[in-house]
Formats: sequence, C-alpha cells, structure tokens
Amino acid sequence: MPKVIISCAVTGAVHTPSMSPYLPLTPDEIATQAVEAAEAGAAVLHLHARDPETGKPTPDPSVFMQFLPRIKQRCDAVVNITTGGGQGMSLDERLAAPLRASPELCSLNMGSMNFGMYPMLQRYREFKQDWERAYLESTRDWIFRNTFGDIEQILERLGKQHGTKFEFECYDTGHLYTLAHFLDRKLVTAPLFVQSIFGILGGTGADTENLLHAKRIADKLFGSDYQWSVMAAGKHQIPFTTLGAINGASVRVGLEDSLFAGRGKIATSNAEQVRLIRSILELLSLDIATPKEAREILALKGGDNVNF
Ligand code: KMH
Ligand code: ZN
Repeated sequence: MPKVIISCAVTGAVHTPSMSPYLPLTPDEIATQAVEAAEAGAAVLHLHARDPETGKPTPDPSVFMQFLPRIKQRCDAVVNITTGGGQGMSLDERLAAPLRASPELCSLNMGSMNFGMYPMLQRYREFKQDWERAYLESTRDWIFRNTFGDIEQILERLGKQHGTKFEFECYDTGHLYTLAHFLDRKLVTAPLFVQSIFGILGGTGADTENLLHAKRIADKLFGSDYQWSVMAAGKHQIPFTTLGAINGASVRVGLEDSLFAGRGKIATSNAEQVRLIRSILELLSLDIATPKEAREILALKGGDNVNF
C-alpha cells in the first residue's frame, strides 16, 4: 500500500462563522490551526482566506499573505492554495493569490456545476453576520464556473508559468474524463493528484458504489499515474475517508469539509479531525506520508521555490 497523504482543508468557503465558533476566520486563527493540523500529521494544507472583520471568504492576496509566511516558518507542510475561491469571485480574483504566492500545489476544479449550500439554512437559523444568510441562499442559482477555457488558463498561468502542481477536484465521473482529456493533450503531467469529492449537492453522492466506481474509472484512465485522495462533506467525512483509505486512497479532512469530529460532536479544531483520521489509519496499519514524502509522491517543486 502507498503511504497515505493526509490533507487538511482548514477553513474553505462553504461554512459560515455562525455555524461553529471553531471555524478559523482571521489570519492568526488560520495560521494557528493550520500549523496545529500539520503537527497532528497533515502533510498538505489546503487554504482559503477570509475577511478578518466579517469572516466572509475573500480572494484578497494581501489577506493570504498575512498567514502564508507564518505557516511556512512554523511547519514543513505543503501549502495548497485554492483556485476555486468562493461564490461571487471571478477567475482573475480566484487566481490573484496563487499567482502572487506561486505555491507548490493549488486546487483545480474539473468542471462547472451547481453547488448547493442553501440546505444548511434548515439547520442554522440565527446568523451573526449579515452576509451569511444571503450567501447560502444565493447558491440556489449559483453555477460554480470551471469551463474548459478556465481550466486551460489555470494550467497555463499557474502550472506552466509557476511549476505549480494541482489537487484535481473531481465531483463526479465526468470530471475524471475531463482530466484524462487534459492528460491526452499533455497539458497536465503525471503523477496526478486526484481528489474525489462526495456529498456536495450538485456533485456525486456519498454512496459506496460511487467511491468504488470512481476508483475503477480512475484506474482505467490513469493506470498507476495518479495518487488518489478522497474527501466527503459533513457527516460522510470520516466514514468515506476511511473507506477510501481501505481502498488505497489518501485522505482529506478539515473544517472546510465538515464541522464535526464524530457523530453530533462539533470539532474544536482542524487538528482534532487530523488526529481522528490518523488514529483510524494507524488502526488499519497504514503508513502516513511526511511532508517530504508527499512532495516526492506528488513530484512537487519544493517549499523553497514559493513566493512567501
Ligand atoms: N469545498 C470543497 C468541496 C476549492 O477550494 O477549489 C471544494 C474545494 C474547492 O476545496
Ligand atoms: Zn477549498
């Protein structure tokens, strides 16, 4: 079995401040929780930024720059910056921070899709910030845009010009075929880091058959040229990452994907989720990759070759 890379997605753009007091919002909170997650065993830190005053997702590079250097100084984990950003951001806005920071790794979403966050309005009714309700409500009509042209731009401007590699975010089987299309065109190179995502409304559901099917198709399309990873939203996070790991996948946890650490138990930090999945991986006798091993497995350019 290959070593398991634990990724931790620290804050994201899905959850809003009123949903959990533990969701990191300020640069200080993001840096602290990211470093603690790395100390707990995360080799990769997937990062978004938030407005320090309101907690609203922001693409502002100057906010990213308030926590990226602090994370780099305090741990060796691979920094992975989102190019998905958040609702309402243009492609240029989504690319501004990654282009400035030139990280080893960035997310790259492999298709346009509906991305429904509005069902969370049933669960959370009181909001501290005035943007939260409208942000969730407007996802009824939001198309998460990732056209072929957008993907080409990201591959050119970040991949080719900065040597950044990608966490290819695949929310359905079609996204694997889109990735294979870019592999055929030689716009992406192996080893591919394929993140299979389950349980987002608009993407494929968190059903075992879908996970096994994703692996079958990825094996068929990419052979041994890829490192598979699994993440799942909300209550599916730990069961699905465990199922993925049993089937040879790496795993992604973090408060971007779920606010919980066990049934009905709110996670008090990102590190708590990392420790939880780590203990399961250890029970399964799976070896966990260090940041250095993750860099080798994913063929990254190295932490000295970034601009932060
Ligand atoms: N929030 C995840 C479902 C990105 O940052 O590019 C997807 C994500 C997107 O991580
Ligand atoms: Zn993300």
